[in-house]
Amino acid sequence: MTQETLRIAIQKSGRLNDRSLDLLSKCGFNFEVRPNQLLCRADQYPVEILLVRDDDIPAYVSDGICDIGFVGLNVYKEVTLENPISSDRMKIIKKLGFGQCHLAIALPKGLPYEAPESLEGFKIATSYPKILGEFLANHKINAKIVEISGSVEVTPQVGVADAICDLVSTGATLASNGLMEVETILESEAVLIQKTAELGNEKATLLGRMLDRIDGVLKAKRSRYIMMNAPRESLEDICNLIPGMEKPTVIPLNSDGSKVAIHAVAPENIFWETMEKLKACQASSILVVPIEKIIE
Ligand code: PRT
Ligand code: ZN
Repeated sequence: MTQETLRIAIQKSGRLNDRSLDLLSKCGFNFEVRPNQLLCRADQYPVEILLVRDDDIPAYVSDGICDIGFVGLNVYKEVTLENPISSDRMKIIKKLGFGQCHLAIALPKGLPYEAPESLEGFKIATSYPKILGEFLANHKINAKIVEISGSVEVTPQVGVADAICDLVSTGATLASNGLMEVETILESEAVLIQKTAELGNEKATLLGRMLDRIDGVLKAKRSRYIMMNAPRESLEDICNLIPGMEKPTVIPLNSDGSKVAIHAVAPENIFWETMEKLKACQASSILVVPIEKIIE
């Protein structure tokens, strides 16, 4: 019997390509992609990636060509609003913790804005006409949507539109084009989508393993391993300083056990302020290190 191969759609090139491959690699799925290669099989697993434009990923998954896909929530939402039938054929199964951005409406600096009603009668340029259309309809605003596929931020300067609706991450593009953000209409990040059609046992088992590994990588990314020496009498104060710190390992450092080494996983990054407070509790030799993988 031939082995079933789990096929994943990921962006061929662009902002999500490296991060998608990196996450798969951290999960143990490594791909040696040659230039211009569109389909590539993993080293050790029956898993392959199809490298395509991000806008096409939802269709590859909803049509069943790929089993799962890594795509921005913004793209997924736009496609499913445009083609509601496709939303029955695929679903979001996990947020992937990268590609964070938000879809925002921005106006030329100096234009008055108080509320969405200020947009009445405006021409707004965007690559996301369905998401913007839904926002305008929810607020009962009559505005003209000008659909543009790229460089949306220059449209007010050249007279194509009065305002724009585009993705923002640092805000530098808006600032350098004399625009100010006035409304966020969608918070986005990369998500893992899956076709709703049956996967079959082998693929389902493989996907289950992949999802557990992704959880392990995402949890590890947030967590830190912390080590320090301290008087045993400070142990309770130290544990209170790091909320959620899981059962620390406490190792006596001297014969009467009054001084101990404390090792623990902290669920979040440890900031300098916390390190300083630990020091004030007489902790010393405090080490905070990143964690690569966690399995529970
Ligand atoms: O060729 P293909 O169609 O596959 O790629 P693309 O050019 O359509 O997409 P790409 O690679 O630019 O983005 C892929 C995905 O990355 C998007 O769908 C989002 O989910 C996510 N993402 C995260 C972003 C940004 N951040 C982002 N800042 N996508 C685009 N931008 C653009 C934005 O459109 C604007 O032009 O970056 C500019 C703003 O950035 P800041 O940092 O100046 O605010
Ligand atoms: Zn695209």
